[in-house]
Amino acid sequence: MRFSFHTAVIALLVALILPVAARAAPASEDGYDLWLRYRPLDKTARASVQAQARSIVLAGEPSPTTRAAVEELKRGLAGMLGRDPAVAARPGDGALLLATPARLPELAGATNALRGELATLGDEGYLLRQTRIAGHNVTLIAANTDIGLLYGAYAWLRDAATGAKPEAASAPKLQLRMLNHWDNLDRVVERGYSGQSIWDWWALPDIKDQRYTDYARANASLGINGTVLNNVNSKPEVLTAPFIAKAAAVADVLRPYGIKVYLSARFSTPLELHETATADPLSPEVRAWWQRKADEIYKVIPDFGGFLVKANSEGQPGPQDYHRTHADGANMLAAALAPHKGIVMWRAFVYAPGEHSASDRAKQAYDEFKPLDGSFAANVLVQVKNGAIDFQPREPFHPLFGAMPKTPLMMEFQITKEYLGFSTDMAYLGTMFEETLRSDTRTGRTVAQTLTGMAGVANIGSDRNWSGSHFDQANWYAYGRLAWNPQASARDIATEWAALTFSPDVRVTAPVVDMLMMSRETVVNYMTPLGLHHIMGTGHHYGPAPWVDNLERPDWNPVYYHRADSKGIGFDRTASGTNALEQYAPEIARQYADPHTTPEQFLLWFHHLPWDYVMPSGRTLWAELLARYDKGLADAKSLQSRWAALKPMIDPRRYREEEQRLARQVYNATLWRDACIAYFQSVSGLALPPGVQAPAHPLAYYQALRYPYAPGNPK
Ligand code: BDP
Repeated sequence: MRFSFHTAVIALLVALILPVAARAAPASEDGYDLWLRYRPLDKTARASVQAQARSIVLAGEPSPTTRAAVEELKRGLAGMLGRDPAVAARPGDGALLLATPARLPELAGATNALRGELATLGDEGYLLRQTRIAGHNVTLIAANTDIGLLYGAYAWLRDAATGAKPEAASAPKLQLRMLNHWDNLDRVVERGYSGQSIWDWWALPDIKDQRYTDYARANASLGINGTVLNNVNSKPEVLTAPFIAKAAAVADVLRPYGIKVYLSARFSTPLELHETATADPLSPEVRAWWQRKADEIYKVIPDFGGFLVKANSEGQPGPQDYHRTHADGANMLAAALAPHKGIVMWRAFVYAPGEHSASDRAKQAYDEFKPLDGSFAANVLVQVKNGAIDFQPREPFHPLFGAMPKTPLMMEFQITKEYLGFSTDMAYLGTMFEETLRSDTRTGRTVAQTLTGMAGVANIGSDRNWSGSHFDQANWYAYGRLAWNPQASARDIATEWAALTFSPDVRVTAPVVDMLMMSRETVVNYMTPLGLHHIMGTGHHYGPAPWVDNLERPDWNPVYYHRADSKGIGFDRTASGTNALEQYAPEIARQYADPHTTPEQFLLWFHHLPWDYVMPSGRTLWAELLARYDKGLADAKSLQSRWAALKPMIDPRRYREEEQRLARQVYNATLWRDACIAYFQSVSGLALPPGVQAPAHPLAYYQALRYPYAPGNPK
């Protein structure tokens, strides 16, 4: 071929365009690696990381936990630097040194400052420092225990991957940082939207999936230190010998990563297994059974964490079946576990037919638990959902926070998005968790300050990307980071996650963080604006169904929650209504008694107001409601276009997977907006103000929609 000017131009263009194209199209990823991707660093970051980790040095003898730490550092460095790192026996200049005072006497004799700091970090904290030890300049990962070293190793890797300086001293603010799996023994996950349960009970204990180890790595990287393997709607079989052996096999995999195994216990287990004649917690026979059962479990799982219990709620058995209290039930189990140092997490999510269901379901937990403050055994924690109803897109904080000063409390968040569009709609929950944790209980503490532990209902399944959607990985991540430090900022966490998950390039992180930060409010607006709640479809909780009014129990019906009629809308929880407000501290009760001083976001949670009530915007309540639905839809479309703009910067597979979900979210937002407007208009009888688009279909169309086989629905 003759070399012409033409070919030269083409060759030049190819030479110029190819590198751009190569940079513009990162290799496809399936999301399995989560935030532990360890992709090659750019030149500057690479030089800095190389200088910090010429070799990896573990002081002293390896343990299963330090082995995991060293393995993770090796894996991370190999990925980020593109070559296998050296592992050395002694520190030299530029070593990445892992040491506890027990492992390295020099550390005990180190500067006062270092020693002093270590002393404040407890059993799980760590510190990262560039310092001089034993005559060498090293990057030090120091802790008081091996598990602290593992957490420190993950923190160092996080800094390396995001370009942060390795300077930190960190200890968890909460003792218990738990995941709750609502996983059934047949691998169906209640409210799960990311495939089957990762726990393959049938194959266990002989076959231990690699996923269990990767699950442990991901959780340890966040500092999660406990996991409840099975659904709160539990089965007696889980406490039989074969299943205890299966749980023990999982515990063996998780142990080096500092994660204890817990089980959900069904209160009537001994009775249902036909081993006792009753499940009455005060019966000696029953107490002896649970004691024997605890002994049996600890024989095979010596560090078993304890039980999580859902009792006398939604048809589950409990102590009230025998006219005993929640404290009687919890304390009986606590007595069986105490000799082994196990704990009971007793859920305050109680809602049963009867007086409360008829008047105000929101009041039941407080009414039943507040009088029991001070009567629980020392190893019982009461686990309280973030709000008094049920994991809604927005709820005011639960009035039990701040109201039980003598009882250790755990926060229960739902990471899986049962009421926020499953794993198809994008909703970053970091902002929601932060909003609740930072709420001031006006008892001298924020919600975060009332907590001893935190539990998150997991969104993890056997989908290749673990969470169904890549964006939902951010919710697992944010939950874990907030469980470690409930005062952390949702925005900082989002930034860190975006950098680790996609790229530390600010052209990626900035727009991704903007999307994350606006996403939950978007969902609130197109589903339940201004304090509306629980107007989702029966059972599946996915689509809109504000019209449902025919279910057997009053508090199963959306009309119970919004109370819309020709005059107005909203649930009156002030003194003129159910007075649920009096469950809050007097300052809050006073402030929220008046709609004008109630935060707009909770307006219809606490007040029933006329449609022409004038909002701070100057619009009527009716017009404001419509405006919120419109904003929700507009913002869903904005999420879609923001993602489209990121296309050149995101790998094709993950780009496409989220692109499809964001398109579905626009469809879902349109459906919610149109169905709710059609319905509320049918009850208010009001015209749509100019500029507000009429719903695409008549109300009957939306009422006829069905969602057969919706995932995660137990019925
Ligand atoms: C509800 C869920 C239901 C759970 C229940 C609970 O719809 O599947 O069993 O919470 O927390 O929101 O016990």
